[in-house]
Amino acid sequence: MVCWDPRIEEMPQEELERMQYKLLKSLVYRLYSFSPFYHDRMKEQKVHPDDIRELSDVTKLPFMFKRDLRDGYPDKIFTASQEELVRYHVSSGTTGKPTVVGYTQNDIDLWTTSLARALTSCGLGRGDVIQVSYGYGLFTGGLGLHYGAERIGATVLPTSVGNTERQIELMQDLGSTAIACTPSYLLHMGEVAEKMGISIKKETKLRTGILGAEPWTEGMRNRIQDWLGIKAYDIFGTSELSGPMFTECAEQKGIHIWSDIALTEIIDPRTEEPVAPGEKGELTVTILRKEALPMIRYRIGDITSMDDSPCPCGRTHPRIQRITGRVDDMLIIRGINVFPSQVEYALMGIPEVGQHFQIVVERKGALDDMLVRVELNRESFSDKITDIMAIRQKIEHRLRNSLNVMAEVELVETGSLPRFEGKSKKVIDKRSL
Ligand code: DLL
Repeated sequence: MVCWDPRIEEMPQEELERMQYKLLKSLVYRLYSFSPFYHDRMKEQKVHPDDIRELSDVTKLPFMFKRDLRDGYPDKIFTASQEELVRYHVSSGTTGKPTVVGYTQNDIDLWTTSLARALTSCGLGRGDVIQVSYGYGLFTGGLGLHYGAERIGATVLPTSVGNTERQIELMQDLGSTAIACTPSYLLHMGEVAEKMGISIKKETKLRTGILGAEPWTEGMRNRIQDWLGIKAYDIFGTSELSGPMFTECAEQKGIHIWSDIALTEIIDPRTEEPVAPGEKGELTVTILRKEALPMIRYRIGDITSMDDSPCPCGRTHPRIQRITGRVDDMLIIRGINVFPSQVEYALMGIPEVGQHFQIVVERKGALDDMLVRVELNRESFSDKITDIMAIRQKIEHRLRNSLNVMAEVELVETGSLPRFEGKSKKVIDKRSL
């Protein structure tokens, strides 16, 4: 196993937990003493730093939500002055005010270290050419990956998003061995390359994908890997925690969360109690070392489960399983909970189905109707109406079985659904328009 920092990455769990406790304790003291926002929060919760006597006492601390950042717009809850900041990132979100994240130099270094470990664990290093096709700018994807890739001594090709044909030419000419972008953008790139008569699998050096910023399924991973001839790794992060920070290792069995940086809890969003390892719940993270915008028990809203079994790679840091959706992504269709990732999971198991789909939900009378628009593979398209009807029925049947709700399926022409350069939008919920 090649590690960026074996001393930390292979540290026995008990030692890691001791380190987490020390970091938590000093974070809580610092915030209680110097930050009016955290001080008031802890007082409201009737908790004092002296009450944090062991790691599990983290549960005594108050939660934080995205609305705390919105209410504190732009920098009311920062714990560093503007002079100490070296960067801002801003996330627009779909509702309400944007959220602003400020970084001190140490915050940037911590973020970069986290990614250096992560990219090394995906097998990247000196000699690799990493094409960063996440957006550069206010979004954290581009600059985050850029700094991480430079730190491990790789060569960065900072293409950002868009201008896809040129990206593919550069990929060939400069020999990109890895690409970092959303899974949706990589799918789009693969299609554009084919239209240009280029096979990414056979005519480029691309071997690794660092894909994330949106939910994607195991079925989608398999398709991307087979089609493009790469190993595709899941990368996770949110702007509030810094940006992209954590990836899978070569085992591709969950995302390692560096314990010396983040303390992870998975809770039941309704009872707010911790769930057992392996059980799904809401990801809640305390960042143990951030200076400008510390986050304590931040309710990210993503649904996942914890895997604390030893990873064959030898890293001792726990893993979270693939994010299956967000607490607020859940569609309730005729009283049944449906996550877009369940639809993707069902569709990816059907060989005739292509890579792209869209879910449209609307209310007809008193009832919710779900329509799933599906692109077929080019080879599966047939002039015979009976063949098409049979495929449609097969898809409807599969969706009904796995979602427990009826969905109407509309087969649409290959290439007709929208393609995305950043995060994709797979759901149109007309009930909320
Ligand atoms: O998306 C940071 C990022 C950039 C992550 C590049 C990975 C790669 P935000 O725009 O703040 O930050 O969005 C964070 O995106 O709470 C999840 O809902 C979703 N998300 C991010 N990565 C994944 C993933 C960036 N691997 C929100 N799987 C998070 C599923 C993901 N969802």
